[in-house]
Amino acid sequence: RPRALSGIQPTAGSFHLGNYLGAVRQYVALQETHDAFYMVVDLHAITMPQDPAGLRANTRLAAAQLLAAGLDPDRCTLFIQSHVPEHAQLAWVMNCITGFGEASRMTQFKDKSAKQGADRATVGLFTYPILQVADILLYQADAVPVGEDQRQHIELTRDLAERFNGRFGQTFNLPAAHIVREVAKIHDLQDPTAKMSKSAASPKGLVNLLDEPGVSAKKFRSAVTDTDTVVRFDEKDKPGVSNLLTIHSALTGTGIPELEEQYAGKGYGALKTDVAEIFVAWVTPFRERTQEYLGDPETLDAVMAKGAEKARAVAAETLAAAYDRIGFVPAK
Ligand code: AQP
Repeated sequence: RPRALSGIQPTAGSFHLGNYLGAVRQYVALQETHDAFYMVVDLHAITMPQDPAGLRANTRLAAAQLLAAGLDPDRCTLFIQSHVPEHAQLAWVMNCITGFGEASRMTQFKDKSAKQGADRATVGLFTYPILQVADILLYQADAVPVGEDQRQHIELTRDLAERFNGRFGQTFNLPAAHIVREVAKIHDLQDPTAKMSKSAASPKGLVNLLDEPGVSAKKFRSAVTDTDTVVRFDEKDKPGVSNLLTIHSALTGTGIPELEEQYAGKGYGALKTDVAEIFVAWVTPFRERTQEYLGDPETLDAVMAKGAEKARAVAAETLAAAYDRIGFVPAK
């Protein structure tokens, strides 16, 4: 089976709809076809300031949401990144073959550090993509399910893998981003040209899966559209309507052309109300399942511990090969 690897940050507590449709849903699909490794990336989380108790709670909450979304520990390997020390170890090696200018070109760092103020951004935030490179290469991943915003980091992963292989001999598999075009970028409901993001300026356009469903329904009903009235998919001229159609289609499985027909002559109000209802119907059992997993922290921790053991077996082998190629004396 080909390998898949991906990770999600525990920083915000609740996943948002963009995380789910762009990434987590693909994790669930790929566990059927791939030898899949998924992790809660707590090492990545600390590139931004975290409250220790909050980080611990949110890490378990992220694991519970992954299980609630449909990840099955019997069909994939689910773990917490910091439980596998090889991630930090290989990241150091990869840091040492990355150019400073190359790392400086990562747009996510530029965006995030600009928001924080350049002097406050940490070196960890700067090297975040290189830790991600290590995450992927350790598992010799073929497919990396992510949203569009991660494409550049996967390109960097391929570049660094090729560089290492070229200098030291074949060690790493070259991965490819697994990006599902239709849902690769879910947009903010209030600012439909922007990505839905946990760090949006206003929470009004952000749909958190664990919020009270009524709160999210209201956000859908007051989603920004345009002054026209025709329900038509047109990302350039009708980004708000197109985003609602994308979400509708993703949650119901109905094709966009069919939806356009269905809403002919109906106007935007009907579309917004329907998407709100469809979302609430989907998210209600998701929230319940999340609470069930959270209610049994011992089982949750045991699942993560078993996952870490499986992950370490693979990661340790890759790290040992990389250390050997680089010229480190083996530890006896
Ligand atoms: N709006 C989105 N549409 C599609 N996919 C998305 N992803 C994030 N936002 C969207 C994908 O979700 C996965 C997990 O991402 P993360 O844990 O790195 O979270 P993030 O990218 O930091 O999430 P945010 O909300 O976008 O955070 P900020 O505001 O900090 O940048 C990834 O595969 C990502 O592509």
